[in-house]
Parts: sequence; C-alpha cells; structure tokens
Amino acid sequence: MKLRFRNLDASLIAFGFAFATACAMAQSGPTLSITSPKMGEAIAGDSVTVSWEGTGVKIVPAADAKVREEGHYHLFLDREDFRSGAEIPRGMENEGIYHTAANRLELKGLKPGSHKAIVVLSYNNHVPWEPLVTATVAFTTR
Ligand SMILES: [Cu+2]
Repeated sequence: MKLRFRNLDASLIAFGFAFATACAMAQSGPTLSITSPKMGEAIAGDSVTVSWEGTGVKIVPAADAKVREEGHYHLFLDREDFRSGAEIPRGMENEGIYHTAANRLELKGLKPGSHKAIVVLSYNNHVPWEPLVTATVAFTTR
C-alpha cells in the first residue's frame, strides 16, 4: 500500500516536471525590442536609424531561408497595416514597408513631425509570426 502511494507521488512529480517544461517552452518564443531611438525622442534632421534586438529566432534573409522558421524583420513606417496570416508586400520601401534581416534600418527623408516605426517579425514567407511579435517606437523629427 505504501509502495503504491510512492508510485503515485512519482507520477505526480513527473507530470509536474512535464507541465513546467511545457510552460517554459510556451514562454520561450521570439522576443523583440527596439533599442533606438527612445520612445518619444526628438531627433534633429531628416534621417533616423531604428535599431532593435531579437531573441529566440534564427534570422535569415528571405531569399536564403530554407525553412519557415528562418525569419526576418519588417519595418512599417507611419503605417500599421499588417495582420496575422497576411503576407507583407515587397517593393514598397517608398510607401514605408521594409524587409530586412538586419537589426537596424536607416530611414531617410523624413518630414518634420511625429513618426511611428513598428518592427514585425515574420516567417521566411513574409507572413507575421504567430502569435504576433512586434515592437513600436514613436519619435519626432525637426
Ligand atoms: Cu519579408
């Protein structure tokens, strides 16, 4: 009888470990944060370099990516028309949508005033990561 209880305890402990491991894995998805400029920063001039840091994902240029999870970044300047499941269009740099495997992007020719940059992690096929992994910064130029 006592042995049976011990086995039950061992099962519960094993289940607990498995559950804790599953939780840890669920929380270890990619992260993304913008390091520069600072939120609300006022910048002199018409060019701004947006820099960010990501973890938990292998970043590969889309043209070289072999698997879906080799992701890359997109930057949306003064627009936020991305959505889950929808491929982010290419060839729209002049309209404020950039694709990059770098951790920074220089934006040039900004009009004076308020701006917002959103970085969006995506799969190799330019579809936003699920669940969404984004980072936003607002700044002004003068
Ligand atoms: Cu892309």
